[in-house]
This record gives sequence, C-alpha cells and structure tokens, in this order.
Amino acid sequence: MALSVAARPYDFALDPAKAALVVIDMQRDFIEPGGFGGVLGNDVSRLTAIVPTVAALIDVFRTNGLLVVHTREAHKPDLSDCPPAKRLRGRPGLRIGDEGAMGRILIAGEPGNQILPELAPIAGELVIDKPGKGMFWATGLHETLSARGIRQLVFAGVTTEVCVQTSMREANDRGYECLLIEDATESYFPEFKAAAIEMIVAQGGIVGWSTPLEALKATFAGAMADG
Ligand code: C5J
Repeated sequence: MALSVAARPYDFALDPAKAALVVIDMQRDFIEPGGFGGVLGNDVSRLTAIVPTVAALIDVFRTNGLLVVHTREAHKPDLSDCPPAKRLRGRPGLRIGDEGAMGRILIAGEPGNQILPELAPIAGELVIDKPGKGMFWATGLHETLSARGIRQLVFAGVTTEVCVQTSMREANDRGYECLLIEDATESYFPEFKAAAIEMIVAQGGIVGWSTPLEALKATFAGAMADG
C-alpha cells in the first residue's frame, strides 16, 4: 500500500515494498578536510553539517526494513576506469590517483574512499563503487535493483548538483520514481543546491520530487500509528 509523503511539486506516493534509499558518496574524500573536495578548494564544513540528518534518514529505512544502497565515487588502483578527460580536468593541486592526506584520491580501498564511520553500511546493504558521477554508469546497479523489484528511489548525499542530480536523472530515465530528501543532501555551493532542487521539481516533477526528512518521518510515524 502506498504512503503519502508531503513533497514538492505534489505529494509522493511511496510504496515501501518497492522503495530503496540511495546515499550518494558520503565518503571521506568529499567530506573531511584534506580529501579531494578540500584539495579542489571547497569548504567541506557545509557537507559535514548534514551527516546527522543522513544518519537519521538511514535509521528510518533500517527501522522499517527497507533496502539501503550506498555509493562511492571510486576508481580502480590502475585507473583503467578513469578516462584521462576526467583525471586531467582543471588545475587541482592533486589529481585522482595521486597520494593525498588520506591515501590515493578517489581510489577504491584507500582510507579517503571509505564511507564516514557514522554512516557505515551494515550487513545486507548494497555498496556500489561507481567510476562516474551517475550511479548507473558501469555499475550494474539497475539490474540489481530490478531483480529486487525496486521501482522508487529516495536520494540523499553529496553533492546535490553533481553526483546526486546525475544519479537522479539516470534513475528517472530508467523509470524509477525519485524523491530527494533536501536536508540530507548538500553542495559546496548553496546556490547550486537550491537551483538543482528547483530543476528537479520543475514542470510537474520532471526529474522527481523533493521533501525534508521531517515529512518522510511523519509519513512513516503515521503508518505505524495506523498499524
Ligand atoms: C563530485 C560528487 N562533486 N560525489 N562528486 O565530484 O558529487
């Protein structure tokens, strides 16, 4: 049975039997000082601030027995899945694959590539290493979710306008209904976060829906009260 979540541009009909949470790239590389995000000159404290909200969102899904998917932007140690066009972009002090303060930047298995301990995956949850910004490119995730009957995705993580929005757009094109939890996502640039949310909900939800965590919690609390 679908549960109604107050959202923009209109209420989202959440079907718990078909829904999963996707937590995008809450990895040390982007969120802790000294990682890739910091090397690119960003103020990472904006991202650190959402960690308790993301943890509370994960807790809602775990408590209700729903699937949680975690992604990491990660490349193979030999960089065979990192196109030169990505590695050579810009003029950063350090590039993907270089040795940084938390090991090699954006490389699978390195300390900086780990999900924050506060949000660490638990047994039964999916952890997807993605070489692109979007979570479906070269990951096989669509097949995995389809096999489990997942048709709705609730999104959180960083950054709103890059990996979160790219993943939502990829999901939308694959037929998933997508709900963004707007206080569980963040950008280094507040204006980009605000613009991304508006782009998602514009034109009747052309990419999906958006709502704060409190609205989702109220829906689940109401469902529990109704038995
Ligand atoms: C970026 C991401 N911003 N996870 N990655 O390069 O959004």
